[in-house]
Formats: sequence, structure tokens, C-alpha cells
Amino acid sequence: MTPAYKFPHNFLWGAATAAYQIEGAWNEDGKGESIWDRFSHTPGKIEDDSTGDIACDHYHRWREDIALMRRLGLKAYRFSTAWTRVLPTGRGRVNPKGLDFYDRLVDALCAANIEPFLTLYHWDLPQALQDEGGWASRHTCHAFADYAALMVKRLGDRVKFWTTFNEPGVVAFDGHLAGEHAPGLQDAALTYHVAHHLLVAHGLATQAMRAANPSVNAGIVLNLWMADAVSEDSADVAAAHAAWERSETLFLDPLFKGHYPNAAYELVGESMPKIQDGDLALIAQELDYVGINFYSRNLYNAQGHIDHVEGAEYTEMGWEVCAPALRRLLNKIHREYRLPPIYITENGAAFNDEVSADGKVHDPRRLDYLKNHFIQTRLAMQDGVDVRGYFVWSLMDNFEWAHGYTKRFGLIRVEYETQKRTLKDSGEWYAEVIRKNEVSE
Ligand code: IFM
Repeated sequence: MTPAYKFPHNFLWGAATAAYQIEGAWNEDGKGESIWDRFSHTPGKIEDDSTGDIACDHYHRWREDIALMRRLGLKAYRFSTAWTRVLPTGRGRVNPKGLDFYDRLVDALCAANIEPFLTLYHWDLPQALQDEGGWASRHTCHAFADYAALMVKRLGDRVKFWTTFNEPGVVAFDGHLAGEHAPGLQDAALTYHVAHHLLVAHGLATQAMRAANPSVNAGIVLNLWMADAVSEDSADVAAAHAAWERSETLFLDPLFKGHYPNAAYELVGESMPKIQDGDLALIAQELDYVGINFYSRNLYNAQGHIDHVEGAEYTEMGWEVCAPALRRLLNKIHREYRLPPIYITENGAAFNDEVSADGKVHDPRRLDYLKNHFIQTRLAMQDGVDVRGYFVWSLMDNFEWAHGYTKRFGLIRVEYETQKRTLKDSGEWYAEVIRKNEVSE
């Protein structure tokens, strides 16, 4: 008999998306321009020269998409709201049609018994705010808090789970250091100011949301990569430890320990942001949950990072498939921080799946990837880690940022020319997992 891993009865099985990656309708019904509109419209920025102008056309097809969520039996749906849909220039004038869209979406989710899990910022800053300095300016933090309060006032009677930021590290580093994401800057000094302002904005927004509705569950979503050593040799272990301290603690420490990590100070020297009185307490206020996005690990030996592991499997993103690293990661953060309940807010894999002659999408590698990560999560829960839910990335194939439409992460295939949706084998299988509330090896 293959062992079955049973999950707690109220475990929140879900799937995730983000506004810019699926909505399309980039300039419809009064929506303003975001930094991702501007970035993807700039030649040479996106691998396949595509944009999110239409994406999955979810803005018009959300009813069909909720019907597919029902078919999957999702208990929860994680999505983001586009700031420029509701506040076209980031502050001031509200666009009622934008608010109405999310209002209808949330109503329909509730009617389908699907818990809405809302993210306020999944990377699409209003261009008007970028023009005033973007996240390098503290004014943006206050504008974000006002936007958060506005959304809670409108939707907080139905939406319980509110995430301030998705992956602040990616916003700071990919957008302001590597320049591969909007706004496409390459400025090391600015990067750490941005990182600090994202955390300040998180703190201000958390306060503003709670003031608007004390019953909201407020959290933040961090992407974490486990840092593994290639052997138990002390030099390899020390290298992995140092890499973790350098790259993964920049947000965890201020949020859950109330101070920046020493490694960050050593690393950035004079680029360290100006921390005002009260900032650290604001950032470290108690949260109702933390979301963890997990995809892969980094491997180290004493000489540094190992790019390729002989015999290992890689996804289309070039990320190693290593499910046990998720259990190790969960145990590590559980040990090292005093965390609120955890949700796995993203996990999934990009593979080049095709439609077969039978009209189906057979994606055994994605199915195996998910199965093994579910099992490792269950094992971590048995180890004592408090994981309350799991969101597969992604509900459907979508615009993968600088990679455009070249990477498919979905449980549902999207044919971009026709917008036809097809549930993949992994989606059929996931529906079974949710129905039985268990995973079998
Ligand atoms: O598509 C992204 C998502 O927007 C944020 N987390 C990682 C995913 C895959 O790269």
C-alpha cells in the first residue's frame, strides 16, 4: 500500500495568480498606467516582445475562471488587485469601475465558497508614483497605506486575508538592481532604500487596514530559497550558512526579529537606508500570517554557488527540483523565528507542456513536482511547523514577467490566441487531492 498523507480538515487548498499576469484590459474602464505597462511596452525588455495588455483576458473572463476554480474544488484563491485600476494615478481620484470589478470578483468567489486571499501589491506600481520617485520615496509608502485602507473599506466585509506585498525582495533587487523587472533600474544604493521603504509601507498599510477593519488578517509574502551545503564538510556548511544570511534574512529579520541582519549592514555599507525612529517597531508589528513562496534551493560548497547538480532535474526556469528542501526550509524558519501561521502562498513549476492528440495536456512532471512538495509540507507539519494552507502557482498559464509567455506554470493551459482554457492532468489530479484532502505517494 502506498502511504497517504492526510491533511487537517480545514487546510486551505488554493491556487494563485497576480493582476498584471492575467487580467489584461490594461487601459480599460479608466485604469491608469502601471510600471509594468510602461516596462513591457518598452522594446527589448520582454523575452518574446509580449506585453500584459491582454494576458489571459481575465478581466472579461473571470466568470469562466471561477467556474474552473469550482471544477478544481479550490477552497481559496489568491489574487492581486491592480492599484492603477482603482487609483489610476496612485492616489487621489478613485476609479469606481475598478473597485466594482474587484467587488464582483469577490462576491462571485464567496458565492462559490472560495476564500478570497487578496494581495495588494504584486509589482504593478502606478507609473505616476514612479515618476515621483517610486519606492525610493517615502511618500509612496503613505500612498500605499491609503490604497490599502480604501480596499479594506470596500472589500473587508468579505475578504479576510490581506497580503501587503508579494516578494518585496524581487521588487527591490530585480526591479532596482538587476533591472530585469519594472521599473528597470540598476542602482545598488537605491535598492536598499527601496527594500526599507517596502517594509515601512508594509507596516503603515498593516496599521491602516486594521484601523479600517480590526478583523482583517494581515500578512506579507516572502519568497525564500533554501541554502543547502553540498556536503557536511564544515567549510561547505559555513558557505551555505553565509549565503542564507546574505540573501534570505533581509526581510525575515526586520519583520520577525525587529532589526536588520548584521550581514546586510556589512554588505551594503554606506548604501544602508535611513531608518527613522519608530520604523523598526512599525515593520515588526505582529502579523496574522506569513506567506512563503517556495520554488527551489541554492546549493553551495566552500568555493561558492554551484550552478548545476549532476543528475538533478530542472524546470524551464532553470530551477532545480528539490522538494525535501522545502521541509528543511520550513523547519529552519520555524526554529529561527517566532512566526505566525504559515501559508505556502506559491509553489509550482514551469514545464513546456503540449496539447496531445487526445486534446489533453499530460504534464506528469508538474504533477510529480506538486505531489512531492505537498508531501514534504505535510512532513514539516508533523515536525511541528504550523502550515495552514497551500496555493499552487499558478491557477493558469500566464505572463511570466520578463519571460513573457514562454513559461507555463498553470494547472490550466491557456491558448493565448483563442483564450481557450484546458485543465491539465495536474489540475485533474489536484482536484482529487483537494476532494480527498490527502496525497498518496
Ligand atoms: O510568476 C511569478 C510570480 O509572479 C511571483 N513568484 C514567482 C512566480 C514564478 O516566477
